[in-house]
Amino acid sequence: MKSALKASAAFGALLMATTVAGGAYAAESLQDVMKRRGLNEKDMLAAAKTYTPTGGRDEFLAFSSGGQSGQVIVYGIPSMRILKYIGVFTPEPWQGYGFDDESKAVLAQGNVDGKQITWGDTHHPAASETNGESDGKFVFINDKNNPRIAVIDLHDFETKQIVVNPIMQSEHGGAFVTPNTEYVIEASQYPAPLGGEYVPLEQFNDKYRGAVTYWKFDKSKGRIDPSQSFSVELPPYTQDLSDAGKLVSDGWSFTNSLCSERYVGGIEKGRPPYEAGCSANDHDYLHVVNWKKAEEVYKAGKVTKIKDHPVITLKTAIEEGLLVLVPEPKSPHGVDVSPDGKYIIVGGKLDSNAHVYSFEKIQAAVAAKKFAGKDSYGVPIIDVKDAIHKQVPLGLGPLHTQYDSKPCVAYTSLYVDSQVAKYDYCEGKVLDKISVHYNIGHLMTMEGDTTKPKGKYLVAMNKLAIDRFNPVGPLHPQNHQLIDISGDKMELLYDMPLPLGEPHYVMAIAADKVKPAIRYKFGTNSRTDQQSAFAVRPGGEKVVKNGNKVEVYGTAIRSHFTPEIVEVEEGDEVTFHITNMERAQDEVHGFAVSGMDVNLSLEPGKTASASFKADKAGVYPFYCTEFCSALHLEMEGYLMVKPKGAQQMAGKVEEGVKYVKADFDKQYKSCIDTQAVIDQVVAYITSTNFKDFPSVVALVEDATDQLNFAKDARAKADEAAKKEDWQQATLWAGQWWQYQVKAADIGLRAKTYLEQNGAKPAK
Ligand code: K7E
Ligand code: CUA
Repeated sequence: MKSALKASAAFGALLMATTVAGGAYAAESLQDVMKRRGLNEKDMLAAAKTYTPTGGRDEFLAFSSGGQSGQVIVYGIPSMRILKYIGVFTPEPWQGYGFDDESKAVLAQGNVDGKQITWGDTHHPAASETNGESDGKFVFINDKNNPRIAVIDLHDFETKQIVVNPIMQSEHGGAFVTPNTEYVIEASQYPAPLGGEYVPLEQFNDKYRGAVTYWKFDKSKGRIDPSQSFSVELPPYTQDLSDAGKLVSDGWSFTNSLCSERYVGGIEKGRPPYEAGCSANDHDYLHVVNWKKAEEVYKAGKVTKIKDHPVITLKTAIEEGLLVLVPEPKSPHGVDVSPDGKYIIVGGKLDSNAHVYSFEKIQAAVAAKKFAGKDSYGVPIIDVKDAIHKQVPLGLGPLHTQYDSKPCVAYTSLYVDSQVAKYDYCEGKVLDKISVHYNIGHLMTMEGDTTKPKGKYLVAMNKLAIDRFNPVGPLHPQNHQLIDISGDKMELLYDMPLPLGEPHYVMAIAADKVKPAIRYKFGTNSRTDQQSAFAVRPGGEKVVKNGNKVEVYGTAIRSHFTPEIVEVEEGDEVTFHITNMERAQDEVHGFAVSGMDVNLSLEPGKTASASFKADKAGVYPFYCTEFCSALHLEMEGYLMVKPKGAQQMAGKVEEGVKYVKADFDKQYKSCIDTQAVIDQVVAYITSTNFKDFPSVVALVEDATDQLNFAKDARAKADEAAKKEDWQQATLWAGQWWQYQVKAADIGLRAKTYLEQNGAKPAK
């Protein structure tokens, strides 16, 4: 057993290495490096503001829409390091999302009229709020193309639920939350008959409609409750974005629109295209909805059911006075309520002003029923004079607005000018402008859409990157630019290429509010957050055959699956349910079977299932897809798919190596030697105040598990040795040693941590 000796020596070296500290400084000076790389002092300052040394954490977590990738991208600010892609509307194999049974069930909730949809066009992530502030618990995101909303739980950063809007054919004004996450708002985009039936375009004005849906969110369950959700019917004005009122305007929501001309294109018939017909008028309409009143009307049952979904009709909405319109600049985009809830800022893509509306004025007009007229559906229109606070001339193509921690300071993106404008929206004064690269869509400040923006940083989400990065073919990455907004002048700090989809909105939460778990409770189905019915503990593994259904209840732990050899028959429907027994941080196992299109991501404590049909006889290796330990490559097994009617495997397995007593003795001795090393490490750890370090306590728990497994394996080795079965005895002694190595590895990690973090002698 040469390998055992080799490893034993490596072990000693590892132990020694932990006591060698420090290293040489680079020979180059800072000046040398600046010269060599052509950096000036401003660059160095920007670098110092974003550079995050190893082990350092970010102050904010950004959640970016993944655009057409149907995912959410998580990155840190100010380092702009990407931390995770969360599979939402699209399968994501690394996380097993769409490849295990549990997540397939989540994706299936997003089927539209029974049709599986494997992508989404995500635009607007929203963070759950308590009293108007981000609470770091949930993220919601919309799918513009197939009107859907998804719920991500920040306990584990997994998608838990997808709801399909029952009455819309497309949407854009989602996801926006009310200040206590009572509702997640979703507004339609392209008008269509509500409920999805066919109606010729000739009847557009009469039969096509927009709508805004208020999805009830149940905070304690962490799920949207469709049975408590309702919609308000709107005119066919191509509703766009939304925002919820806050503080003084709590209880109201705002949805802008474009193409209130209700133009129906037809370029193929020689008619001018949509873009001409939809930008003819000088203004469109901001929809102002009293959602608290709408909620009362819904609860009073004054609704019409469309596809079983309660809808407050336009007629009822007008009668109840819960909907009014306010003219807004030509082809507007973006509607953002100020942190104090007093102002609503709308950008007009074809108007160079930001329109700052006063909620107080709007409310006064509503109370006095002071209307300039009605639209052709009878919805009252407030005169723009009676609603506007200021028009601020910003530049070309104003789109989205975010707020600073400083009072009255806002930032609006200028798409055409490729700039960010900073201005005082109370006084209507431009304060600063900065160029970005290029053609900015959304922008985002830290918690800038809540009642308590944190200031500090702004991210410009640029649609075009053009020449900013190394070319990677005609499809360029997006360019997210980090801007320092702590001073009077905005300063560009960093360009981050985003190589996934076309992100639209991004929102950021203070990192200390987000407290994800490091492991699941034993046997958790992470998609339901419930104990999985398929979880088993070590020793309880089994294979259950029922007709042509074969269910494998297995476990995974460094570095083996139980069971390892699974025999089924051609045509069987096979499911592997695997529970990861690990408790240690970051000890994830994967599970993939050759040719079966399944991959599991088994985080510590998780149970996940892979189902497939074994439709062709053959030998199918399965293995762990995460490099989980030194013997990761040995974390393997075989699915034997026998031809129909084939005999059971006959006789004993012929092994490649035959072991004799000398092999056993050698292996046994190396186990005893290793135990001495482990005892030293344990003695060191227990001599310190290790209990004051939670991450060390977790490591110690894990090492203790491994040592218990080691004890079991040793007992098996001893038993086989008693029977002089040197084959079994040597192999079990080898397994004993494997567990020891894992325990020692963890122990050394704990020891290093204690040494580097100032552990003191135990009292
Ligand atoms: Cu402006 Cu969908 Cu918010 Cu894109 S939207 S930019
Ligand atoms: Cu488990 Cu690799």
